[in-house]
Amino acid sequence: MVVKVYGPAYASPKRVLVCLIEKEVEFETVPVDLLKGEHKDPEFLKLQPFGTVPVTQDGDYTLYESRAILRYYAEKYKSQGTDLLGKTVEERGLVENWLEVEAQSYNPPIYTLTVQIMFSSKLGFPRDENLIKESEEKLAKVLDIYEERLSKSKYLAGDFFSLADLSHLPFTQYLVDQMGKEYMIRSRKHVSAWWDDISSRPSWQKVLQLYAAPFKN
Ligand SMILES: N[C@@H](CCC(=O)N[C@@H](CS)C(=O)NCC(=O)O)C(=O)O
Repeated sequence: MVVKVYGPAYASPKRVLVCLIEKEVEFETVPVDLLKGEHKDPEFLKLQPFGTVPVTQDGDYTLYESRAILRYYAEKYKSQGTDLLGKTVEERGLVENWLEVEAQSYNPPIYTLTVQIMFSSKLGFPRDENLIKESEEKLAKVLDIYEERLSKSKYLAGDFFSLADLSHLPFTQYLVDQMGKEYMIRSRKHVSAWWDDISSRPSWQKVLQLYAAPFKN
């Protein structure tokens, strides 16, 4: 059964795409145009009642919430492709630890920056410069903690690439490219080396090549 992934142009679905490529799972994509409001169409809301992408469908099995989808496919296909969960319970604990850091501490400020800097004009509201400044400061503090962590291990959960690293790829790519804030990464030696490593993975390069961002800023 080929897995269907809804919304491939956007960042959160790209988490799922890169995971499926790493796991060597076959998939197809279904476009959803957020700028046209297709995520609020009644048919789409039957799949994802909160009206966000991604959604996956595997036969008649439907999931949403990108990190839940990552965990599901990484577990279901544990023995094929890249192991993204760690080999021991302790490694798995650290993967979960840093996946939660991404969700709870890294994503909120970087998501606000994305909406404010990249999407505000497209969605028809003015940029809030105070919110941008505040979000950048919050993100900088999180990156300082990452710098310390990555001075001790090559990747966030240890010396192995995992879901915890992978989950950072789409929004950090926006930060570096479309948002023009690469300095936030480059001013931190270990974060910078980590970013070069994870963003040059063939799986991520393939996602970037196949599924362009919804527009160029
Ligand atoms: N917690 C959700 C958030 C997904 C999310 O924020 N998706 C964005 C695109 S990257 C979206 O659909 N935004 C439309 C909206 O919030 O109305 C997940 O991780 O799947």
